[in-house]
Amino acid sequence: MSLRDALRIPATEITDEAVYRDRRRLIAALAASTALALPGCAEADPPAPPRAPITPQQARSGFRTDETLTRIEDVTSYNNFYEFGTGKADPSKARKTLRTSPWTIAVSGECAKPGVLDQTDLLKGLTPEERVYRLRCVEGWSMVIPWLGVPLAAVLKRFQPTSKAKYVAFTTLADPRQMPGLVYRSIDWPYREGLRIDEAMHPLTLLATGLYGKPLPQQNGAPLRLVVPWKYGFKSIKSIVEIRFVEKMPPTAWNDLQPDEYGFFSNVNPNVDHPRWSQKTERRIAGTASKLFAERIPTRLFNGYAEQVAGMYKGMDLRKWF
Ligand SMILES: Nc1nc2c(c(=O)[nH]1)N[C@H]1C(S)=C(S)[C@@H](COP(=O)(O)O)O[C@H]1N2
Ligand SMILES: [Mo]
Repeated sequence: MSLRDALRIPATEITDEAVYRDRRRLIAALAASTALALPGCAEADPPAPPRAPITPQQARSGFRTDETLTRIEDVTSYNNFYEFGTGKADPSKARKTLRTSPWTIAVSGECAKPGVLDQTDLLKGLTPEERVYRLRCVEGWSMVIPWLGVPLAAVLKRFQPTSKAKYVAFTTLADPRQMPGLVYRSIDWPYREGLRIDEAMHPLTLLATGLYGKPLPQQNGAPLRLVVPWKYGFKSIKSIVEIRFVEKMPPTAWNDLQPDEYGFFSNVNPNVDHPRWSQKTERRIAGTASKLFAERIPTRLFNGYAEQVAGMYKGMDLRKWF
């Protein structure tokens, strides 16, 4: 498109909601539509850092995808973290009150070596690796995020779970002085999640410590959060303070709230609709500066990780165990 054409675009067309909300987007959109670089303009997107090509092994394991990354601006400003409020912009606006260091995690239950550890001791000797995962929220949007983290299995094994450890339960911090959203009873705090032990030990399950090569921002669940890429986003619990090995399926926050809408497993499944909306498609937060949402794309069984995880659910009726 020529500059002259670009200037003829009516304002109503370029100031759609996403652009209107974010001045950076408007400027970047104009730059893109006029194919003009904005030299020295601090508002333009910085060039993407070069990324190592994906090895066949990484692709086979599901550890990385070459899909377009969601921009860091969107990953860190469009969030669900109800402890900071229910609006998507609330967590990034209110994040500063969350103190992420020092941070201790209490590990207990069916294991030989329970303990209360500082985050640095919990991760000692483990080097965070990059994983580029799709994240599919149950609400029908998705992102592609380059996480940093360690396999959850590597951390859990240190506590030597016993044969009675059939499930792992996780709890988020619930401190009203640090989390302004706790005054609203949107959820029966603290936020709790759980995994079956084989899911917790699966190589795709990540204990994330960062994203885009940097420490995790508070709004994304600093200092430590789960990332379980084949399950709806709410299973990926943020700002974890407690891990328990348990024998029975543990209660979880969203399941407690609406058991017919949010199952314990919550594997991404386009064939099982949410009672109030279809799960067949999703809107990818796509990595373009001009528009927050791209066109709808089909949602994939297990969020595209069926090859890696379907075996864990063999013989299970995924409609019953949604
Ligand atoms: N403690 C806690 N963890 C949480 C949530 C939350 O509200 N509180 N929201 C969940 C939901 S619904 C999603 S989609 C993801 C969003 O993660 P992101 O903001 O890093 O993209 O976090 C999940 N983990
Ligand atoms: Mo979500």
